[in-house]
Amino acid sequence: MEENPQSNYRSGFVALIGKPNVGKSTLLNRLMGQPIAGISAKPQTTRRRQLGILTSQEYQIIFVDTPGLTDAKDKLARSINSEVQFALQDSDILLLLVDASNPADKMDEELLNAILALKEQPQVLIVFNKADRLNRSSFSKLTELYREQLPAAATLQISALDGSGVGNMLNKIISLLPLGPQYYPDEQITEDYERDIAAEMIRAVCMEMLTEEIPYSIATQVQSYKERDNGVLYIDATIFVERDSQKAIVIGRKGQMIREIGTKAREELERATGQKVFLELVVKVQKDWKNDQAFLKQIGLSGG
Ligand SMILES: Nc1nc2c(ncn2[C@@H]2O[C@H](COP(=O)(O)OP(=O)(O)OP(=O)(O)O)[C@@H](O)[C@H]2O)c(=O)[nH]1
Ligand SMILES: [Mg+2]
Repeated sequence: MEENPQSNYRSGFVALIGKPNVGKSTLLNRLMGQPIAGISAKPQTTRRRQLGILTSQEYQIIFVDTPGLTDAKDKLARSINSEVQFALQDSDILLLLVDASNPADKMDEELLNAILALKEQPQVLIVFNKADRLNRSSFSKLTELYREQLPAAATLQISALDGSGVGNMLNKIISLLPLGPQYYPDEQITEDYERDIAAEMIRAVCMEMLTEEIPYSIATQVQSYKERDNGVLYIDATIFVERDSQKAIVIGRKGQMIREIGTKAREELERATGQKVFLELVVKVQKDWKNDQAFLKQIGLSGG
């Protein structure tokens, strides 16, 4: 054993699974110590798988952030649900995030059933998130449901928002990691290009600031992402909507809304990159894009 210093190295894929809005992407960003996933207060913010790669001398954990399952029926929804299935089947450990601030609902049961239906039962860690807002009256029933359905799984309480319990959770994950190689180089923290991360962050800001159906009608794409000699990052991005009427709303009266979106997105991008950012946004109509296979592919969603 002594001859091979790599022999004790541990590595594995850890999927973040949970219903929409439970805090998966918030947890990913917390674990990575920097924002790489878009977050918003509205459900269905994440639309595709996103990796967060945490590397040390002893281990490499590849966290896989997933979208929350959806009931919608369009091609986008099919792509979203197949991302979840893929993550369920293809990981060493499942972090099943459960909302501790609310009672269980139909979505909790659907996800439980999806896990129980897997041919090979993975190691599951049940992570009660939003413990900072724990609902005392419904929590014992919630824990009972999960203990009953997944008796072998360990349970933990965390707050992805304030970070409490997250270090403890990480230690637990490390202890469960199988022996394995380092899959990615030390410096790689994700598989996405910076421009794709930027596009997701801009979309999350749109989701946060717009209302009704519009957050779900938005797609974003970064057309150009360039750092100039002056150290400033120049980002040109397009916000796509489904209909003409939505375009007017995203732009707003006298351009008020798009300016606010631009300011907020620029601030988040500056925080994420540590650089000064110059952000240019345009709004375009892409009719019925959620069913447009070619367009879904173009923006990095397979369309399943
Ligand atoms: N109070 C509290 N809020 C949280 C916590 N974790 C996440 N949130 C909030 O929950 C909302 C949703 O967070 P996200 O991280 O986008 O949730 P998600 O599970 O990735 O959602 P989808 O991508 O839509 O599936 C945001 O407003 C977060 O700030 C937590 O521990 N406590
Ligand atoms: Mg998310």
